[in-house]
Amino acid sequence: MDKFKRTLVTTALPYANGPVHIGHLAGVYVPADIYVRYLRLKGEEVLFIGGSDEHGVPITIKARKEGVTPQDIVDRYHGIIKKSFEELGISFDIYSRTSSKIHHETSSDFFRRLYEKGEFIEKTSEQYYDPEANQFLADRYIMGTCPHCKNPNAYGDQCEACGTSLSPLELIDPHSTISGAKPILKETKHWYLPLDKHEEWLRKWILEEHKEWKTNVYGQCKSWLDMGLQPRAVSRDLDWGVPVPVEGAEGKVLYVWFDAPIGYISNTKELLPNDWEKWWKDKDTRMLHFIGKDNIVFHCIVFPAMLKAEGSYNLPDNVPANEFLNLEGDKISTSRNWAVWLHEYLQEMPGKQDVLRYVLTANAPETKDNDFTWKDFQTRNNSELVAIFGNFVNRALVLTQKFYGGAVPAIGELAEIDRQTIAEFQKVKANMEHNLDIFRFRDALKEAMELARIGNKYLADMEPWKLIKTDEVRTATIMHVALQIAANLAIAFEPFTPFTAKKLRNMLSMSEIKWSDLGRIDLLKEGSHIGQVELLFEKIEDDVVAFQINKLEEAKKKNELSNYKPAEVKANVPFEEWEKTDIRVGTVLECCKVPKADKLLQFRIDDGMGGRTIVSGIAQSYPEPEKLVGRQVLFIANFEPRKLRGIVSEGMILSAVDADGKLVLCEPSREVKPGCTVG
Ligand code: B3M
Ligand code: ZN
Repeated sequence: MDKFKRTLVTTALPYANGPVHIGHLAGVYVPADIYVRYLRLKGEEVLFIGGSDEHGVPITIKARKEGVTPQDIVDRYHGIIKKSFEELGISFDIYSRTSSKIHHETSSDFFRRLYEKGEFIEKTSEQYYDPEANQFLADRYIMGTCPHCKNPNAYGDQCEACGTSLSPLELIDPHSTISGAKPILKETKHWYLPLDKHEEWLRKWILEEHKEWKTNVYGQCKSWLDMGLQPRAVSRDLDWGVPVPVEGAEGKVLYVWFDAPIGYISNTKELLPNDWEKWWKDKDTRMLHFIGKDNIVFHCIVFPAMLKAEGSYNLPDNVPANEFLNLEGDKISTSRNWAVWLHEYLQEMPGKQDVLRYVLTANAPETKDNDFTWKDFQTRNNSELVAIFGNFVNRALVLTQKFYGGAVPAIGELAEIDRQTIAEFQKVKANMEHNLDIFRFRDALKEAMELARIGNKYLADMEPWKLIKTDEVRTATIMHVALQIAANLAIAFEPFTPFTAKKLRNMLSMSEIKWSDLGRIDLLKEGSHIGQVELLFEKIEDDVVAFQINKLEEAKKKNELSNYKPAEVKANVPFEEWEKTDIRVGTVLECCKVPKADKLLQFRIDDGMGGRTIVSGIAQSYPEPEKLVGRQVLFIANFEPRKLRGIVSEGMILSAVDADGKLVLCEPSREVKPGCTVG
């Protein structure tokens, strides 16, 4: 850091085609915010840039589906995303958007400059074109049959059934999702960034000069470089985005991955119209990109190549990308609605921003993919935040109110145990710094928590609530030390749980805090008054967690229903064989559960022939069997009788198996005479 004067921190611009979820937060926004808050506490000059990525094909598809304009879509989600980040305390200096005028100008100028410098190559290729809609088709706008698994609904870029990446040319029977027409191949011209020409300096810059990058980042870059870089198209045939600013490019826009990273520049310009260049061009500014692992190639290879080609910009100093966060053992997915959405969390768990920030940091996917579970969320809240951090602070403050009317007591002579405790907690600062400086936020948080643990243990061992009766002087010293630890916590936790840190600061009447004060034992002056004591955290009960788990299960069910594929049809049966089956209609006379068998119901059926008993395994789908009385059912009348739980079952009742596995009784569409045949 020493050779730099200031730090520019950027975070990946989330696509404004949906809200953000915990995966985005754990991977990018929470760690970036921790880092920025840490630098600010240290008094460093730092700028924190964010914004929405409002271009790209998925946004146009969503708009088309809903019958609105792409602008409507991005207006909606930009609003939701921006507000939810603010509420979570992600402390951007600016959060803007790529549909802004300044961004269109900035990215257009950037392209033109590269164009004029001859940094692109032009190439003509054949691409699918919709002859009815009169437009070229982005890969996602083409559907057809997957050549690998024969799924008839594969997209031009991927088959979601078997997961294979495809090119639209591989699809069998392709059709346009805009008009349904069969696409034709047509020539089109595009501009390409010749990454192959940049390979040599990129190799040196990353593989030799940035060995300190996180191993997951370095490894991915190395494998891209080892495969050899190819020219990449930076324009698309699309009507949503930044128009390509050269003649003969009508109907073409900049590829979303070309304009999006320039969004970092546009947003800096928007915030600091007269001063933005020092953040991008001064050699003593260092730039960090916080991103998820799927964005590594764009931030470590493509964007640096663009910046280098332009010539006047700095390259990133580090790209601390994270791996992915899974949810309850499954990959987070927007389309399957398998996610915890930030805006919903904020609504359903008011005032619990810091709990989420804490859990996502404690469990951050820094070196490998990790799993978020609601049970773990509850445990970390109840046994770490409440039981350690909250409990210690509450004890220290409540006792101060009780013993000293809220005034910080005088410190007397220190005993050996006090010295040991102080020495121990003074180590925390260096340990935290070490981890924060190399983007290891989980370990840094552990250290902060260690401070609370030290405090908790100190009070538990010293038992000032007992000692006050026999030794007031000693008690005062202990309480003084405990209060200093609490004040240290307000500093140590500010980057991680800023709402709680602020609450604690207010309770301790601390006006200003600085990172350099961490470890001091004179943060609170003798005699100064603490304010009203509030709980920092509250226990999360089982029903709160059950509600969230249930919500996820509902989403899963809904998704299974919408993706239902019927089972394979069994081998053909000759008519003579089929004819042997005798299906009849019957009316339910009685129906009850079979004792000690949670799946079975016992029916008494009016079969028009004196009645019969049938046992059927549908109890879980019909929890109130008595309600079935009077309904008509279909049953196989010549099914060989068999004994189930000691009851002779004389037939089999027919039911449909729905996508979620629920059984649904089949009945004639109007009442018929019991005993009627079905065929
Ligand atoms: N919008 C992709 C993503 O959200 C993209 C990031 C742009 S950063 C310049 O994963
Ligand atoms: Zn497939």
